[in-house]
Amino acid sequence: MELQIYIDGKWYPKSEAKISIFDHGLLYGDGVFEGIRAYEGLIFKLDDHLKRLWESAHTIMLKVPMEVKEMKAAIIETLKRNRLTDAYIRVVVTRGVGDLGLSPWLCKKATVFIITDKISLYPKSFYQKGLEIITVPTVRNLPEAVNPSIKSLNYLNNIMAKIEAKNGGCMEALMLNHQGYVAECTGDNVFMAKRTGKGSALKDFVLLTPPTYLGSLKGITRQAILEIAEKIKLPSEERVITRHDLFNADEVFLTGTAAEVIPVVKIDGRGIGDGIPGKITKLLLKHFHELTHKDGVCYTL
Ligand code: PXG
Repeated sequence: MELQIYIDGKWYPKSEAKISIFDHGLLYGDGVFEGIRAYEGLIFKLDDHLKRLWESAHTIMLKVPMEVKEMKAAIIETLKRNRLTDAYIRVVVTRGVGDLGLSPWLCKKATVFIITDKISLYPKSFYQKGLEIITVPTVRNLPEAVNPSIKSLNYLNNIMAKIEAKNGGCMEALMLNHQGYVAECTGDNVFMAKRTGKGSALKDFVLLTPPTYLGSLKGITRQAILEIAEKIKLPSEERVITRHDLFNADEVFLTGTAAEVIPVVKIDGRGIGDGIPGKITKLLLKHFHELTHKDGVCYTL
């Protein structure tokens, strides 16, 4: 059976799921989105994702043309129609169809579509061996220009960075903000762990991630990792981070809905820690896995 896609209250087979070329989401990247995951019939952090979607929409003065509970029902119905228990869920709200011209008021009503599909997981080797990343010349959008906290359909900033990483022979890019501080990667937040004490217990380390006001998305995986750290008594802090700090960290990893927790073992040619995925990264990934299979909005097919 063909994949069923939700568009504005109806479901269409993938080959017939189409939106207008006059949709401002396409013409101007005017819209917002979320990438969510379901694990064995549990939708992970659905409320947090929808809250972020509504907040992104509010900031760009886009009215989501439905209630949160209707959106939840539409997501679950789309999962059911596709008989998916483990899924990637993409929710998109665009400014809608309008005449040519930037003005959002040319669009009468927002377009909503929901794609649910099988997740294409990162290769296992990334988790076993770790990633090599590279700092790219394109700096992260200035919060005073397009705030990276808005999960908008304008991803050119990140796409440029992705291209530059590939040109430099890496899969992922480290993006700095305009002041040269570490911001995030193209679709993931960045963390580092540094030993502070003499021992090797969790209390002898600190987990650091840049504050989001420096220019990153308020990642939901990022938040979950900070909460796990608190629970397992691993000291953690939001702190300004430089490339020098990352180069000299004991461990570095990335977090995101798709990647979950992925170790980084080399940055700009410098090996990180022992050059292999570290124990804190592995421990946090284990706890994160447990959380994704325990917590969430439950549905049955
Ligand atoms: N930074 C950026 C720029 C992102 O786009 C994250 C960090 C991680 O946030 P979450 O909330 O996922 O922990 C993201 C997330 C996709 C896709 O299909 C993109 C994301 C998430 C899921 C799917 O491109 N970006």
